[in-house]
Amino acid sequence: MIRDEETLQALVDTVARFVRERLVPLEHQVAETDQIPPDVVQDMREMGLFGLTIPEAHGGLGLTMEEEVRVLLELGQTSPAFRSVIGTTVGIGSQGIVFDGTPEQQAKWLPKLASGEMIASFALTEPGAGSDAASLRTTAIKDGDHYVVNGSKRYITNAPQAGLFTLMARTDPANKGAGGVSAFIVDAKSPGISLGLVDRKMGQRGAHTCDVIFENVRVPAANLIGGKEGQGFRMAMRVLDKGRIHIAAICVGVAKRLLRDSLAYAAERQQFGQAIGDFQLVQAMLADSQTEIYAAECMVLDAARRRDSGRPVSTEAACCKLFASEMCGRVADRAVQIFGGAGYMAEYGIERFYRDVRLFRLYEGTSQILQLVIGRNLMREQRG
Ligand code: COS
Repeated sequence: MIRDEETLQALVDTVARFVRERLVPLEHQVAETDQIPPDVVQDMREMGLFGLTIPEAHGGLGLTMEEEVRVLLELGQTSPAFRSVIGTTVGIGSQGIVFDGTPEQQAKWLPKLASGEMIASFALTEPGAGSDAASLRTTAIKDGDHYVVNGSKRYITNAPQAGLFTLMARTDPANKGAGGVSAFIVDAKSPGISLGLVDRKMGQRGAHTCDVIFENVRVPAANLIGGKEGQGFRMAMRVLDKGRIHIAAICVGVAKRLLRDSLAYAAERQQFGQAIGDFQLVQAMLADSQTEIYAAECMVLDAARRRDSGRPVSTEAACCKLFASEMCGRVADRAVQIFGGAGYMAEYGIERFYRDVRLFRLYEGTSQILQLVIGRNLMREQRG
């Protein structure tokens, strides 16, 4: 759903210009230094990017899913590390509070997130609980008007910068399944929280992940999201449904960028006395990439509209992320192929994208988990 096309288009154009003029020239530097320059983060704050999905009443732009997707299709057209600066605050780190937070929780935390004063991270994954998220072992045991949290979270994006964690922990140790899990807002400065070393990753340098260790961390009971125990896993799944559409839109954006770079190179690079793009075997690769990008873009926009209309999107979100992330991997692979030897060399940046996009098939649900979600939903519908 688009509320006002003109206002949205102005935002989309601003983001597109920011990507082209400000971010693309910094891609190499960010990969070399593993840091996003602080003035870029400040520009993002001023553009309101941290508040894209936070309701207007709490200082954000309150974009609908379709509007968010339109922005992400532009923001995706550069190194994914730039998206990551705002990604967890706009996405999985904040949306549990937006969906289920009490009015007091929303009023206390959302304005700080919307302004970019505070970064939110989503703490679900653990050393022993990745795809099988419901088996998480971190505990939050009630003690008067607090919960005492113990456990470890793994590969938590933006944890080194986070001001708050949306934490999933087991409040009912006797219930080993999803129903024993609750969600909390945890102030990252709480005593007892420590961070592991920043992980060394295959790609996406500039985006940081690390372990987060909770040792007898006292979290006020007022920070139990929604004020009700046992709702945390279902909330996390709803957050991930939305997050999967978000990631799929980013995949389409990155793939568009890679196709654009491939086309420019194919038009310019001469072999056998002509531009390589005039060879049909190269055109076949370009055509396959264009076809798949178009399909993924249509899927993402459709799923976003479906979500905006209030219909369930668990299946569609999984389909979008499965197809768009796998598509993005194929487009990146073809880009390396079209660039040939240059595609393998660091200075052209194509090999960097090839490594960066590998993560899309893993986080917020591996391709195999998404297949499982789609298959199970289909069978459930079939059986009624
Ligand atoms: N929306 C709302 N509720 C949902 C839901 C969704 N999309 N998906 C599951 N639930 C609910 C179920 O309805 C069930 O509720 P009831 O107990 O009331 O019936 C509960 O959550 C447990 O669901 P389920 O039985 O399907 O859980 P499983 O442990 O079998 O599996 C999967 C769930 C594998 C789908 C889940 O663990 C998953 O998505 N794993 C991947 C996690 C992930 O993406 N990690 C990335 C971390 S963030 S980078």
